[in-house]
Amino acid sequence: MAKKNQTLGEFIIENQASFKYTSGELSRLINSIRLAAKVVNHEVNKAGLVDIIGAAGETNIQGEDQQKLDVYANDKFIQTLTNRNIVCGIASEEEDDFIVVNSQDENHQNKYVVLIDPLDGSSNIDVNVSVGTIFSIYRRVTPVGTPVSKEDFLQKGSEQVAAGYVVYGTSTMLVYTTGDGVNGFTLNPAIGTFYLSHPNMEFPEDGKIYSVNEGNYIHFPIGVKKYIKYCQEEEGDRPYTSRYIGSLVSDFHRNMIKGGIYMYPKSSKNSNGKLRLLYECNPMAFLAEQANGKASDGFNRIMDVQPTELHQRIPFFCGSKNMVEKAEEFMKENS
Ligand code: P6P
Repeated sequence: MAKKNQTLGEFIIENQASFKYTSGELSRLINSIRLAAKVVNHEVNKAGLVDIIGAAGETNIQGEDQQKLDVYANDKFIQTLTNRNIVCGIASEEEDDFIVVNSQDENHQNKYVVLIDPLDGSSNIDVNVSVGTIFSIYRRVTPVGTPVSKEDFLQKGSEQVAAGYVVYGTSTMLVYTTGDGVNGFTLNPAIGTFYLSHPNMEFPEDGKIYSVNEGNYIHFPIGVKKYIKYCQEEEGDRPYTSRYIGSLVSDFHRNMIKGGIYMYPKSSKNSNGKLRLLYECNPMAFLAEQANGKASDGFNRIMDVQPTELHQRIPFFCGSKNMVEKAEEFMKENS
């Protein structure tokens, strides 16, 4: 049971028994994410002060300019996960292919794989807008004792054992689930401790906020256009308010607290949308469902989609259950 002001360390120990794989490895894994989050937070919070912002001069597999903090966050999470000798493999938005963890796990005895978006929304770094880290954790499906393989990463979202995000905002929070609800921990930077500040987080079933990049409006499917117009109509509890930060973690976090829907639909410019299924949509979908919300591609449950590629994209509708279902109605009527 979550008790306010418990530290993250106390919470992990207290709830370890409720996790069906009580080997303690997952607890050590969450602890390693906690450490990496504190290290990255330290750099994100001083990004304007040191020569660590601005493009790193390279691009990732997505063809996006890698910001130095992207590279830094990626290195820190990979280094921490590897050094703690807990995972057998890691996949990252910033890595073309998955990483087989050999250095510490030379006999491939570790059972978990982690998929991360080390710094989501990184285009906001230089303008001092909040960014986040997203992580997704699975148990490997190939035999222990053999090197991890791609199928260990291409699992349906419904197979996740844990997922969460770090939001580096006005305060830094770690929000995660192991399948028993969603809990939010706020970092006290003075002492480097995360405290349970948001126990049992849940999406309100309804909300008044819709988050979408309306600059793409003319490229959206008809169903999305009609849903946006529905949100803007003067009727009942509408018009809604439009809020779009350009940082999935921040928009999701606000909508979970206040109620709302986040959409990144497909468009004539992006035939599968922009967000990646494995390390953005699946972890956020796991959190959404654990928080009484919903996540779909406009038609089907995100966590039922069978992945085929590490970096595949998928349209994403996520948030308050009734709002997602209303958007799905428009999608279905106009498909
Ligand atoms: P656009 C950040 O790059 C991201 O993946 C999400 O965090 C964010 O919601 C979205 O893309 C912003 O994309 O095309 O609206 O700028």
